[in-house]
Amino acid sequence: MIKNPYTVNLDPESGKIEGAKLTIRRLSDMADLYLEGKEVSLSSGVDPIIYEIYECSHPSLEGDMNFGTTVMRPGKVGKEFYMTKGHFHSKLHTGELYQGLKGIGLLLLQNQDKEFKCLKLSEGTLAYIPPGWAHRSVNIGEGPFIYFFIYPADAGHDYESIMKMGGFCKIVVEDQGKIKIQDNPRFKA
Ligand code: M6P
Ligand code: ZN
Repeated sequence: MIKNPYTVNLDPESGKIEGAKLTIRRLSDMADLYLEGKEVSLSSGVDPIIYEIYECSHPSLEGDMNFGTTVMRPGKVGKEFYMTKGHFHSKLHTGELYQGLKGIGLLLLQNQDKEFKCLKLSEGTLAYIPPGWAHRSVNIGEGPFIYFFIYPADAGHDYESIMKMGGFCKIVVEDQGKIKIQDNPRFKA
């Protein structure tokens, strides 16, 4: 139970936070989120790291905050750019703040009325995720996409609701050398 104020060091170049809990997400952890994920993960024979999460999480008590960084590699699965799983907060009416640290990404947002927004996130951008909006980040750059996040410690992560909808209503792909935001053919409106 953390009760005392503390500091940790964040390396802005690598996004690493010393002493933080590290979660590594590989393609095998989320292949079915990508349209061609299963084929790619079975045929390529490698299981690439998609992103790492360095998180300082605290007991899920009201008023406590979790914070950290996501460090996402550049790359695509088929034509889709690397992305996070995407989630609502289990405690729906909790928000989140992102700060771009390095690289360039898109923040996909979708609420329960199926409204969709897409925000660009890069170094120095602050993105506010209001309560009730599911969020997924996508690396559309040539290098790592790194951002800081902070959210209420009791928010929780609801991945299931996203899976049940077949993902977000849009996917981010490279098509003929251009970054395109297209309708997700698997989305269940
Ligand atoms: C952000 C935060 C974290 C989240 C991470 C990865 O950094 O929202 O809470 O875990 O993105 O996103 P996901 O959990 O959807 O894979
Ligand atoms: Zn969140």
